[in-house]
Amino acid sequence: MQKIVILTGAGISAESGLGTFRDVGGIWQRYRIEDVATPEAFARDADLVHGFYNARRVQAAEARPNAAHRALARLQAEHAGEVVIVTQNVDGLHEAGGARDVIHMHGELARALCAACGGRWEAAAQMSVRDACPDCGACACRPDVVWFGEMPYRMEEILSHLAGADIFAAIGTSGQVYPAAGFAQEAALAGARCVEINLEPSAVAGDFDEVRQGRASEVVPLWVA
Ligand code: BJW
Repeated sequence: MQKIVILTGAGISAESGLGTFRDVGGIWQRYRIEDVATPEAFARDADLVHGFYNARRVQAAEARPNAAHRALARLQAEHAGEVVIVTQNVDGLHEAGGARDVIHMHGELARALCAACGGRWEAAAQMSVRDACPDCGACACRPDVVWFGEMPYRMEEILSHLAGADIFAAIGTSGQVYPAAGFAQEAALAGARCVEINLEPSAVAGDFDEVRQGRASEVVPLWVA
């Protein structure tokens, strides 16, 4: 039994019509990280941050999974218990493509988090600072996503999967955001063969045994075949 750990980033959803962060015309060219993706930004101007995520929630709801999402779901179904999908994406397209038990290390647009009590629930399509938490009643609701300076979700579990990996693949991620950018090194230490699939070599391409360049929708189905 071979254990395959797959990390995905914004590039896998690009062909579903969702913008990446750091490509030309990407999200971080239109918004400043300090304005919308830090806890300090939310404390300063929650309306602005909710507006940013409300718009992205609408886009994500309209997007459809592409051939790369579907190929990974197929791989997972064909190798029951051997394939772990960890995504940095908050769009829900892996599940829409049929994947199961996806680890959402940067949270999910479809979920809300109460900054007062830590309660989590399904987000309304349009969130607002005036929304009350169903658990404690406080109006401290935020998107359940991981901002800069916050601890990504389920790190212990991810590190344990990486420690047992035979194959590690990173798909559509620029390798510029830690801790995810360090996963190839973790997996390599455990003896895994590391494969990168990306439009261009990422910032950490040197950590991989093999780099396959191209569109995720074309390269991923070939890689899993
Ligand atoms: C295609 C394609 C196609 C396009 N086919 N490919 C130094 C100073 C200060 C801070 C730090 C520091 N070093 C490290 C840090 C910490 C910081 C960090 O990494 N900063 C860097 C910028 C330097 N990290 C954090 O703060 C994280 N927390 C943390 O570290 O906690 C402490 C800790 C300690 C010990 C252990 C563990 C933790 C939290 C990071 C949170 C990131 N949050 C965001 C927003 C999430 C919500 C939202 O979506 O709005 O996550 S930022 C954004 O970047 C988002 C993404 O998930 C993340 C990664 O981006 P991704 O997916 O790689 O997208 P792109 O756009 O960068 O790349 C897309 C790639 O696809 C490109 O390469 C294209 O070529 C390719 N592509 N089309 C194939 N069709």
